[in-house]
Amino acid sequence: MSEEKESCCVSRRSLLGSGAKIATLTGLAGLGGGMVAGLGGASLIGEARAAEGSADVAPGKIDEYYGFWSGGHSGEVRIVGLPSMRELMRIPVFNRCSATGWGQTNESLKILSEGLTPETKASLAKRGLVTFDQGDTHHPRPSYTDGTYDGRYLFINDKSNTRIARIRLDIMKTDKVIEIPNSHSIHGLRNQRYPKTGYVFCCGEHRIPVPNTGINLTNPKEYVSIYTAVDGDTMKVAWQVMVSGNLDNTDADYAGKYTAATCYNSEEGVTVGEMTASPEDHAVIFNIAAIEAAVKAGKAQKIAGVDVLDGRKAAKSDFTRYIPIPNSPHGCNASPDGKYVMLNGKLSPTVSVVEWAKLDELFAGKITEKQCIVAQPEIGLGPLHTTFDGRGNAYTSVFLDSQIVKWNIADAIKQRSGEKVNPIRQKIDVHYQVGHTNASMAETKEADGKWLVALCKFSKDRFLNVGPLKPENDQLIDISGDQMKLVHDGATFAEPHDAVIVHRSKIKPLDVYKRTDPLFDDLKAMAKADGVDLEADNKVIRDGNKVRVYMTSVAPAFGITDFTVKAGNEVTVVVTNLDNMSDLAHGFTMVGHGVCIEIGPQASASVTFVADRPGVHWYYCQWFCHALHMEMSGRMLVEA
Ligand code: K7E
Ligand code: CUA
Repeated sequence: MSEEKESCCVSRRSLLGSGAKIATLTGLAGLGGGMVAGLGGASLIGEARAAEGSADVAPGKIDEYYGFWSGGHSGEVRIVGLPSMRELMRIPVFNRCSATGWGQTNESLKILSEGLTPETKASLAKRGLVTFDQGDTHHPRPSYTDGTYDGRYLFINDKSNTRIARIRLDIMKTDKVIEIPNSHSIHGLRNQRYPKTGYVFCCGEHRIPVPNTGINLTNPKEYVSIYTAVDGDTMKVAWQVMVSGNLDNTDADYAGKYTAATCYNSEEGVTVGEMTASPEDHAVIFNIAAIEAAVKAGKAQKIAGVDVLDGRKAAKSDFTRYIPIPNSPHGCNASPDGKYVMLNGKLSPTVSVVEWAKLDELFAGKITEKQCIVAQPEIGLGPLHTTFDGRGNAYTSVFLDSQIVKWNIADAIKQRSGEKVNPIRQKIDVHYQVGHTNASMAETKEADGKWLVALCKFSKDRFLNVGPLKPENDQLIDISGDQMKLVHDGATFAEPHDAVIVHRSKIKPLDVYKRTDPLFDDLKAMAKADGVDLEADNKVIRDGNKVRVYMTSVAPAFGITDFTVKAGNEVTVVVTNLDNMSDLAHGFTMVGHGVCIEIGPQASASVTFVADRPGVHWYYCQWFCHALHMEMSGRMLVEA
């Protein structure tokens, strides 16, 4: 069967030859959808890719873009090279990572626990835990300066435990995690673009009583959802605003004045029927300067130590406005020309285009909310998210139709004002049920319109059958020409809601750690108190029931090849990797103790465990580092 398919491909290749014909066929195959056409399409797409070579990155060649992929409910972030769509790295964030010891090293546990609320810490402590070991990530977003990426940070939400995390892009590691108080399930996340990030805006999706301490349990009318601005530099909550409806997605303008957030469930119900009863929901507009002024003027209440303003509909605040949008809007996407924000209909086939410049007049009371909507093109069934090419076109993912729809913004505005123009440029089938879509640099003023990814929720027949749980299908589309071309299928694991594509010139990661990195400050202080020089000494410090083992590592040996403890001792092993060379990571694994950590070149890392099993326990380096890597080991001797 598979041989037959192979030869079929070969004959097609020799038959067609020219790239143009193949591209046409690829488009046709895409139109079919469904199982049979889906299979046919897959092999043709492979041909197109080989023929055009545009998405191919040859061995040894380097991709032009970093893709930062949400890892969905795996709780991590993945780095994907574009256009090759090769997965380059995983960054553990909210998850426990077996390979790197994230969630096990003392350093990561501190990051994962220190930003939790006192209530959460107490609740976890009752279960013998210091943090959660899972998360549900949706929206990875890099930090900005003046409307484009500045390469400092990447922020991401955890919907499941109401947290956000910050990743340092110089080392591609998580450096801060905080829980957002008063809020419930952070979904939408976007960064301030101008003058810089600045604020990280977070949508608390589900409505709860505030404070959520057992009051108003059965009175949903008293529940609220909360919009939070976090200071991205300090990772402290700056302010919060209570809003009406369930906050979904958000985005910021390019002027530092406004943000918008889509809301479903303006009905404020608690069942699907109640939540979708009304044909109209809304987008909330937040006036940043007015919010800051209200906080300054003392108009906020302090709840859990945070300034919380009432921006609900009934409060008629001077810092929020409610723009009516049809039927449960979902995606919220600012265009790279700095002029518009697209509010995607979900249950309505339309995208509502709001012009940022109109909001000054709206807040001044000169125009109505509806007058801020300058276009409302019909896109297809289930528009979820919109991205841009920087040439005046928008690309909207349409979930029910399984398509990406390219449309022209200027024409959509003309159509709204009565001109007979069709803003739709092209519809391309994707496989299948697409959620987010994003194009290269599309969320910056430097949108370059080269590549677009369509993150499809279902892959069905597109890949080898791997059992009842199928991968998602992240498809790559070439948008550089007049017509979109599907060029690659990429299987991914549960479940990248969203991804951003960043030109490689924006990010400058290090090859080796700097010993001056504040990451190592705690270990340096601990070592100093023990009279140990982290970078030179190999010493065992005994402190009552506690034993601290400081060792260096230089391929292929640990600085300590055996140490002795008493059964029941609490052992802290600190390893400092003295190798000063790109790609020379070591590891420390203690057999039979569930311990396995990464120590990057020039890094220090530590892990604490109880040695309660008398006997000989080998530790070894699990990161292949040298021809004598297997020999890089030592013994922990545990006395009865
Ligand atoms: Cu549309 Cu969480 Cu951005 Cu999923 S979200 S698709
Ligand atoms: Cu060090 Cu392997």
